[in-house]
Amino acid sequence: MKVDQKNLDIERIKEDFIQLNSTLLKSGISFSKLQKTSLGKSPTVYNTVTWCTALFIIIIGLGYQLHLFQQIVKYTRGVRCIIPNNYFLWEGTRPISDCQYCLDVESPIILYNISRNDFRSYAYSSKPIVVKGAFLNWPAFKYFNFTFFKNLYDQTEGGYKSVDDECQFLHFKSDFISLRDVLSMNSARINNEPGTKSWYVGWGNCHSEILQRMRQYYPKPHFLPEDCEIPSKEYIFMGYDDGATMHLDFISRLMWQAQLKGSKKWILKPSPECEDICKTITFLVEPGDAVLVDTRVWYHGTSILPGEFSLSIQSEYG
Ligand SMILES: O=C(O)CCC(=O)C(=O)O
Ligand SMILES: [Fe+2]
Repeated sequence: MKVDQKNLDIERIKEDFIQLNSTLLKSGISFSKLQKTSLGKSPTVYNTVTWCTALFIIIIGLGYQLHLFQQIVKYTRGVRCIIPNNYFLWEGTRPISDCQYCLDVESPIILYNISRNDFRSYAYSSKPIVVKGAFLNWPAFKYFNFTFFKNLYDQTEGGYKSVDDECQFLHFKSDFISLRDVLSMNSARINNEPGTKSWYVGWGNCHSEILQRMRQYYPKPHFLPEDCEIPSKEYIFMGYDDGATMHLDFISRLMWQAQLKGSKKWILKPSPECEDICKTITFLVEPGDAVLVDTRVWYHGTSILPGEFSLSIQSEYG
């Protein structure tokens, strides 16, 4: 019934239009003039404009869909995601916590000289832990620095590309867009000299050759359970001052981090549903320390003590 009514209206408009045309033709207007007036432009121009508009809409539409698709792939691949820009997405999709992880936590658990056996009861806890001086004897403690990573990436085919394509680059507040940018900055900026822009970045290593060469400088942390799994991807964080912006990690396991250079301040904030019963805590980790935080439930941000260069490596375990 509705369709019939619609058809009727269209027929009526057509008839009115034909009527108007013949009245105008009768009054002496030429056909080509009439055509131009009714279309606003000549038919060829009109068709070209229509096609260009259609093409433009198709291209924009495809581009947008491709972007959406890339975002979906990124999230569903389970890539470690730092969330400052996607706070609402993460807040809307993460499970609500029962706040056990932060209840009565006022500072991290501090451990000294802990053996694997003694660490067993802490190994899968969501309470923050610092193991003091755990990595002081790692060769990485001595040899890892900016130049080590620059040489490693410059010399490994596909190293930079692997970070761009799969491993993840985190620029935080700095103006770099890729690891290649970071590792090719001038020496004044590398050293954070006055007059240069301060920087702090992080990136994942999932290139097998790079990972293998890095791992020649450190073993699996001695206190972690023998049977715990460490994925084939490790992160490096380095730079000065502001550190990592407050975020949650979209990962499936716990994490350990080795602070190899500089002293880093961590700020841990409970998730919103626990804010009334748990506290925000801050603590300092020093060179050689291990830090273990459940970064899936604790909002976390870092800053580096003024004038110090911080370098840490980090991995998931579980
Ligand atoms: O070390 C940092 O500055 C940030 C580390 C981080 O976000 C993490 O371990 O998840
Ligand atoms: Fe994180």
